[in-house]
Amino acid sequence: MLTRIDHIGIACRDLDAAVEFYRRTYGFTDVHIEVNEEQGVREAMLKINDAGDGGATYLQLLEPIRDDSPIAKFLAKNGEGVHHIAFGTDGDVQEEAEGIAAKGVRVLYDAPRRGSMGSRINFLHPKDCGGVLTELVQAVPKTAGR
Ligand code: MC0
Repeated sequence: MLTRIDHIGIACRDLDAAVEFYRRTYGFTDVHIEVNEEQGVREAMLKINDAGDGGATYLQLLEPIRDDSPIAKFLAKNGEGVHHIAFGTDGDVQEEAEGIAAKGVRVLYDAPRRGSMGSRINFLHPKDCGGVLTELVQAVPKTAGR
């Protein structure tokens, strides 16, 4: 079951400047930064609140590390701004994706890939979701560090 907003993904050109903006403007100071080579991004997860299912809700700031990455392509076309939304599931993300695919929505990966902080992720095609790139996230249980 989808139980929360896991994160909102925001494309930016300068990750450090974006992190500083959210710290200075809103006081979001719980920040985790990592590089995801496969996705072609350096990203920051800014925790907003914990959620009742053991997960949490974040803002995700995404800076491209390659010109051919989805974020670089998005920035070239749209400039900085909201790139995707992500729902958190309390169960297996692949089962969730298959249930959604059965409703006629294209799932982008045959099998889950690695997301922030060791999560398992998949994406739904924006053209099947009202123009919104949508991600599904199975978080690592909190006791394991997320
Ligand atoms: C592209 N489109 C979007 C969009 N990206 N619409 C809404 N939101 C977006 N973010 C639209 C384009 O405007 C275009 O529409 C059409 O989709 C095809 O886009 P394209 O630019 O030609 O690009 P494609 O087809 O090569 O790729 C689009 C696709 C790709 C969504 C399949 O970006 C993708 O595989 N995304 C999933 C992975 C990802 O985004 N990774 C970065 C975040 P028109 O009407 O012009 O034809 S990594 C992440 O988020 C992590 C690590 C995590 O959460 O843990």
